[in-house]
Amino acid sequence: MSIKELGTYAKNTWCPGCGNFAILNTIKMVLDELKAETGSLQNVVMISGIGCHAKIVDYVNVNSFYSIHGRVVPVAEGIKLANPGLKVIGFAGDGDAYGEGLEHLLFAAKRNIDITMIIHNNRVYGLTTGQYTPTSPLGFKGRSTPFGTMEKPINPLEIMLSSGATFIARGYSNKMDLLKDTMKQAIMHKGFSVVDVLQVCATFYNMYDYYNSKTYELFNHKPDDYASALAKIREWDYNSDSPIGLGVFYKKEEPVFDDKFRMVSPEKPDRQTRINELLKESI
Ligand SMILES: Cc1ncc(C[n+]2csc(CCOP(=O)(O)OP(=O)(O)O)c2C)c(N)n1
Ligand code: SF4
Repeated sequence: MSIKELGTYAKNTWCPGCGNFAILNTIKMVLDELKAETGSLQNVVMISGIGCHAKIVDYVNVNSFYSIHGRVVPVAEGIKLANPGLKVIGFAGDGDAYGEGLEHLLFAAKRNIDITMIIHNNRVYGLTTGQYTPTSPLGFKGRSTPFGTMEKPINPLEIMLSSGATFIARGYSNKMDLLKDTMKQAIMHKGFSVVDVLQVCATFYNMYDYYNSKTYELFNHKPDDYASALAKIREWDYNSDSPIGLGVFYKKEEPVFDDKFRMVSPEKPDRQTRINELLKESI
């Protein structure tokens, strides 16, 4: 399979200039490398939510599941627990992950379940045409806040760190080489990994110029040190005018939930025997 063969027949409906294109092309490059290294993409599953970002699963020719708004994480967790041999990669918008689905994200991080979440963080609801999200800056003017939001944004990376995520990173849709390296590291990490991708919505919140001038690749940073990670994560709070670090902020090896879950789960009863027993009981 080549990168071309990873495409599908589905017509792409994203706006010209949308950062989702970079994320799509990046995941294809990562999958292409995984195919070359492992020989198959049979064990890869992509899951998405609802929103512009979610169409990504329509455009990549691997096993996929289109879930509902805010529910990418529980679907991904269910798939991983049902078949631990799978590489499970969830794609969610910032409204999806940090609004509707935040609680699921916290618990997945707390459990250290071995899934990857790629968050397309355009800091706006794209599909529903420009409402503010949990990471829109204070004063953001959109469809639902014509006079500007009166709330400060959350820092999702800080929330992920305090919830127990063992791999926390940030990418930017206009820095694809770094994004590819970061996404691949996240996917290869054993444990809960999250990559917040600053994904520019060209139509409702065009931040290319700003991010181009503010983003930099982390250097001399110790991702295995919690205090250093927290300090770096706090450098930009999604509201201030500070430099915006890109790359891996935190990385730690810890036992994963799926292994622990299997250790305490009783042996699966033979399905047919159980069906026969139930039939006998009900006749
Ligand atoms: C529970 C629920 N609430 C609201 C909606 C309506 N809705 C569909 S897409 C969307 C916004 C998606 O925004 P985001 O997750 O940031 O993704 P983007 O479109 O920006 O990629 C909303 C509010 C929905 N489908 N389900
Ligand atoms: S509305 Fe924004 S996020 Fe949605 S496709 Fe257009 S540019 Fe991309």
